[in-house]
Amino acid sequence: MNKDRIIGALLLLLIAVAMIFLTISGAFGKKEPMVEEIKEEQEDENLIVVGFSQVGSESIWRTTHTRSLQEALSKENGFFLQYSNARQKQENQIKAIRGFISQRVDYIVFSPATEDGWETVLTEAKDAGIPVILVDRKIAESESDLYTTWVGSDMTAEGLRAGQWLAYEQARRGRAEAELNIVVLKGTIDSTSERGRTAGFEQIAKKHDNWHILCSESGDFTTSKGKEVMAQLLKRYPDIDVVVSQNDEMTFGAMEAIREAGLATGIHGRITIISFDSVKEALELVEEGSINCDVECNPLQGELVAEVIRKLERGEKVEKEYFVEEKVFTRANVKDYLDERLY
Ligand code: GYE
Repeated sequence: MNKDRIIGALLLLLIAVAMIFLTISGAFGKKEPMVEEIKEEQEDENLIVVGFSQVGSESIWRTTHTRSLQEALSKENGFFLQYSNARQKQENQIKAIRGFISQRVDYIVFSPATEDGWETVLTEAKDAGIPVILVDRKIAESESDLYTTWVGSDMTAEGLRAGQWLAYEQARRGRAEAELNIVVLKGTIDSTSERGRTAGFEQIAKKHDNWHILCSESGDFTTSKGKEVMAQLLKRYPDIDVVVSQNDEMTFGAMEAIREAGLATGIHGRITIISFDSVKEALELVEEGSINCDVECNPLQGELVAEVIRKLERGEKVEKEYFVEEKVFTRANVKDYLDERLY
């Protein structure tokens, strides 16, 4: 072995040792706090302990919603937040809530995947004396005594706004009487956002005999499913005029399928697109003209949740519902809002 080779081998050995060291120290650095540490923090600082069960991370709307709650319910603001992501599964949410009950958290905050099936676990929370605050989605009306309050959007109003915009737009184009073939991409079936948006839009559609809802199918609030469902619908119905897509992610997928079928949307083609959520990426497409209308759903609910908890802490009475504010975006107004949109 010559001298160069030995030096090379030594160098390689040195790099390998350094990498092992960095990996080990990195892994220790990232370690989750242990139960004991958590307890100490709570006791020391008198923080309000909140267990938050989020439905998943299926959309930009959802990840923004999570961040909004994490920021508002921070240690600096006097909270200790236990966050759990249910990855779209109700059984995971039930497990998380049971965990929060056994830890005796001060409050349970959660966004229910669908509206039904919460009676047992929420009765357990009630019996343990832990107030439950719903965010974004709701549970069945008949079980409203199982939660203290709800913070979110009026989903039926959002559906109504979508229908009202379409009626207005048809009239503006002088096409109020024209036959209109509509398909609806629904979100997660039986979630409050799906039920409300569907009901609101149908209320307006019913008033127009010339509007035909050809098909309503779920794309589960995801881009991949939205694309898959849209591709099938395009094969089944060659003459679609309007796509009502219940969130921006499904809209992105649907638009891909439409493009791949050689068709154009918005002001560039025959298919009118109505979307929901209004994340920045979608608003850019509104400005560019390929989405006609985006009905806003406001995910910034953290501050309101923190405020409600503070009220409860002071023993004040709270409302049963708190609504966030929302708009409708079209090419006519979107420019004024694009810069300030952070998500
Ligand atoms: O529109 C969608 C999501 O429930 C309002 O859930 C929420 C919906 C939102 O993931 O993007």
